[in-house]
Amino acid sequence: MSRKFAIIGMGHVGSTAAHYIVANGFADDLVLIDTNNSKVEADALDFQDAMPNLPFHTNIIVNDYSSLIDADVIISAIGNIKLQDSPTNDRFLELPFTSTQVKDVAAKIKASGFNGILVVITNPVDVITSIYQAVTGLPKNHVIGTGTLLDSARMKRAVASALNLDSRSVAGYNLGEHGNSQFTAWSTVRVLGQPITKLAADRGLDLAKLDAESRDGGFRVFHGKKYTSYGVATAAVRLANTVLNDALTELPVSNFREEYGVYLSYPAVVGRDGIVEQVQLDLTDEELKKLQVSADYIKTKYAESQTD
Ligand code: PYR
Repeated sequence: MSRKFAIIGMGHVGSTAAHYIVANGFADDLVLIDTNNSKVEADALDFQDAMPNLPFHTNIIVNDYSSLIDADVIISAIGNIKLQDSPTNDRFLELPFTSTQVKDVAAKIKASGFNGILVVITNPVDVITSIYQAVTGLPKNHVIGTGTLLDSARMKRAVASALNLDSRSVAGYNLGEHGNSQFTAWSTVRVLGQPITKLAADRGLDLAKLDAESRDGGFRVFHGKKYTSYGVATAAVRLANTVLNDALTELPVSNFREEYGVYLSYPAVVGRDGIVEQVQLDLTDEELKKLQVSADYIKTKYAESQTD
């Protein structure tokens, strides 16, 4: 069976994801869609120039919404880098632009007859994921935001660096909005076989500082190079492959939680059918309060996006 991915939005993030997919032979067919036709035609040609030196072949299809009908996974990487580089460090600055674009794209995805899994990177990701689900009419568990899969990686990087370890030796989650109301749920974080809370006391780690480092990590990258790309593209492709391979991996992604009435990041088991099981964490009272604050914030912003 042929494996088919699509990327909508071929800026820095979409292009990075596309290269990761092509260079690793993750798909047989890759549909690239962008409003800048000459740019995406050039990307396709550039990929064809890479093909003779790669051990895999990928068919590249350009700007054809009708070919989404049998795609396994679409990755939405639409964004506006001019809006990202703001001193106010707020992903919601992108909402007026991205919500308008996404409503149009979502209607085209629906018209294509697509019935696979939609992975959303586009910011502000929790609200945009809701908009995609509402406009496409896809089942809620088939529309997934990359959410705090990226922030959890940034938390792992910050904790690992403080302990002089590989970041893959750190387990645990950032929860809530992929934005300023997110937080590290320290009760979920374990390193060296121990809860981080115990290790932090033993080794004098400042958890509040590490929490801020993971939350603000994206802005450090934004201000250095005017966009982020590798971290988020890697998270999105990991999520797409988890779906394609029916891997049933527990990931902190933006998924619709009935008890909060919004898309927000909370670990879920991901497989071929999208979100196949929602995890129930034993959070502390303080963490539960923070999650409620984050959910309320996303809900308010989603409601605002519907009146614009
Ligand atoms: C980030 O890198 O944090 C994004 O939101 C893309």
